[in-house]
Amino acid sequence: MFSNKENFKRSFLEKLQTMYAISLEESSDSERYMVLGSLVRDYVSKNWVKTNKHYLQDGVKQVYYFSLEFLLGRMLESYLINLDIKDMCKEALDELGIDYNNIIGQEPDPGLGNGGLGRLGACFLDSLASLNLPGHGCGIRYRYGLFEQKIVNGYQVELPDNWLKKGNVWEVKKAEKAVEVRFGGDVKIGTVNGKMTFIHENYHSVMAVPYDTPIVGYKNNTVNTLRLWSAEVAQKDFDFQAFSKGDYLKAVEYKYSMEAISQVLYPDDSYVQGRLLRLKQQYFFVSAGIQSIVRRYKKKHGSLENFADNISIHINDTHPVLAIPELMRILMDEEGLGWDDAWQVTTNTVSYTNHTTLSEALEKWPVDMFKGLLPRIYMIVEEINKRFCQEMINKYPKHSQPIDKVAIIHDGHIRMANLALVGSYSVNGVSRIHTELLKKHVLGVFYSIYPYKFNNKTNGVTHRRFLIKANPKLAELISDTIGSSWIYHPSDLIVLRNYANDKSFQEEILKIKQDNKKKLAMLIRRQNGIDVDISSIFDVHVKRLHAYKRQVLNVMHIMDLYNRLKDNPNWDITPRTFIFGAKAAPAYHLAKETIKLINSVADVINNDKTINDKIKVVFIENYNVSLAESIIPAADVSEQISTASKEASGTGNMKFMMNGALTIGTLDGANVEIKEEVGENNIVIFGLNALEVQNYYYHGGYKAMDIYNSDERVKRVIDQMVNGFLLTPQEEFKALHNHLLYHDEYFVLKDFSSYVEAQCKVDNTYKQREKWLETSIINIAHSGKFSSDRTIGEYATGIWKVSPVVID
Ligand code: 26V
Repeated sequence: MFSNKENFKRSFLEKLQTMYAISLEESSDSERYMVLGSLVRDYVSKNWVKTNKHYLQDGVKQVYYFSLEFLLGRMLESYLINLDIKDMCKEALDELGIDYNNIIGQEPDPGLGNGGLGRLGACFLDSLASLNLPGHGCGIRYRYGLFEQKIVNGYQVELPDNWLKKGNVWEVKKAEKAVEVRFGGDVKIGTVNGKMTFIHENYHSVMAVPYDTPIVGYKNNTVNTLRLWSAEVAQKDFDFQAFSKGDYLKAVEYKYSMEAISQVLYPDDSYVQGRLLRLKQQYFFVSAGIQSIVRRYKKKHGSLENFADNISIHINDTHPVLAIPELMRILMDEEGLGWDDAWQVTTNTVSYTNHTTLSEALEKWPVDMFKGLLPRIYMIVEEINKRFCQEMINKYPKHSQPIDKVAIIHDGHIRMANLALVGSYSVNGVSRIHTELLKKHVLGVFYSIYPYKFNNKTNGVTHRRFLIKANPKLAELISDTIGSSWIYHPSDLIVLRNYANDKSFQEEILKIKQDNKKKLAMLIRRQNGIDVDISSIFDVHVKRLHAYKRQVLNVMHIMDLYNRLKDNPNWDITPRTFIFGAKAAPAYHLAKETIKLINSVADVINNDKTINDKIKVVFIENYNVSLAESIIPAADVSEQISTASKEASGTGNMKFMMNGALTIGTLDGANVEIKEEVGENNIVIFGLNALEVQNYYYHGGYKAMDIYNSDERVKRVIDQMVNGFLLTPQEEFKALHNHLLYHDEYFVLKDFSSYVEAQCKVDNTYKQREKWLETSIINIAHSGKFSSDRTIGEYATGIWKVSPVVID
């Protein structure tokens, strides 16, 4: 069907007829999207079957990447690119009189993740498939993804993201592969032939039904699987449990309460609230995933022998850490292994990535809640804890090892990171500085116990989505200039360094950037009704809203710029457009206040004719993967200004550099390594470093008020938040104002002057056009290191020990 245009056109029209019984003229764009989607899915299915067959061969080790979040973004165009049929489809659709971009735009953007952690999972799936590696995703099929954000009168309003409304062409429901997951009840301990048995009774059960999505590798025939689980209670089950006894309402209630498990993604990404439903979600998908892996393994091997040699289970943060006690449970209670053998298998199978050092984001669950929901799992966790603590006492009898720090159960809570460390064979951080901080501080005691478990895997992003798909003109220019080997070997981008000073290449780069800016300007015109000047610097700050990411620092700089422009209307700054995009967790008040602040500042500045449009401020609502793909290629400046030591890695920083933006940032996360790659002249670094920040935390000595009192500009800006300047009620920003003055835990005021200076440097560099373009090209040339292909290559050899399987 995709062999040539004519075949494709014929298949398209036929499918339209079989699916909707209508003619081309009568069909809507949405129907046309569904038709193209199902053609692509049919086309992929052949290689999907073939890939699975190959993977059943002996000696093929499989990796399962467990994650509560996969922030995929739209899939259609990615499939077309990876299958190498995009141009053909585009032309054929054109000949049918169908606008390709309209069709692509019909796809809902599946927002099954919060931010970096979920997007990393999606990039990893793309790299696994593209590197021919047998690696699959395991997660939850949320009925509602991350909320849709509307900005109403400057405030964030959350609406449900009903992404499945029109159905999902990519998924295949595998009803016959459903498994049962059990909650609550009690455990009866007995003995059979001298062996202890654990019988789970009086539990509530829910069926986990898998929906599989194909993950297509780049032009290589590999089709891996993303398996997302949905919680379903079959009619017969709920009839049986209560309805038959006459309590109809209770039966329906039961069905709804169990199905709630896969209804919605939790929208916080940095604050743990210890909600029961979240714990249910975690156990639900982990139990389903492990049961299905074990079942498949037994089907192929007959027994569970050599399990750890053939299976790797990777846990994305601690969210899936119950994989450890769940695998223990299955091995012991269902497969009859003894504790030591089960522990050996488990700890050789599971590996763990830590994604945060923020203490408020380290998961812990109250023992009572945990025990009630997962009685058998709790017994296993208790036993793991008991044995581990005893081992520590035996191993370090003289040193009073701070058991309090490493114990899994402590102070009435179960600490998930501790469980992950004890029960896995590898723990990695996501950038060099992050890993060092884990070793020195956050997990320092564990590092002294298990130094061999610790390793670093600096994050990466898929260049296929964030360069080839998002910026096709740039990708084409690169291939025309240095050949296309970089597509398979992103480190080959380094050859572009030879063109950094090439005038005609620079002009081409500039032209592409201007085109991308023009497109973004049109989007801003459409969505915000604001006209922006494409010759101004597009200065972009897009990511989740969080105090540590310091959107407020950016806003304070904008307010200061405005003040200075008002004082001196002839000030010769390069015009700038400040672009923001960020969702705030619905209960995170300071973050929501920051959104209102950005919009209030925008109102004042954008409506002030006296500054001659020298600065504009735009907040683009509902930032998501699709918007990222439009915004990032149009950026001149990439804002990566977190408080040093707080951002584990960041991945937006990588996407921007890959598209030729100049980073203004702190020495935090992967910025450190970006600086190392491009050199200090091609990135603008400012602010406290991680050590200085740590020192203030340990020894004190910083008072924001001192800066407020000594820096006129700071005082003016801070006062403007509460003195009516922003045309809002004076209490509007009171909490933010107080936070900055009295609890400036993220050193916003401390870093202010250094940031302003850095921004001045950005302005000066932009004025030197050739130097700017050179820097831009150098950033692209060095972005190869930050392809997730490099990262996944390192996971494959360093952690999982899996090798490529070529599908012919
Ligand atoms: C935590 C929680 C806790 C409460 C409920 C919901 C929820 C959801 C997600 C998280 C994870 C927080 C950790 C996280 O997102 N880390 C980010 O991981 C990126 C990929 O490694 C990294 O680039 C970012 O720097 C890091 O903040």
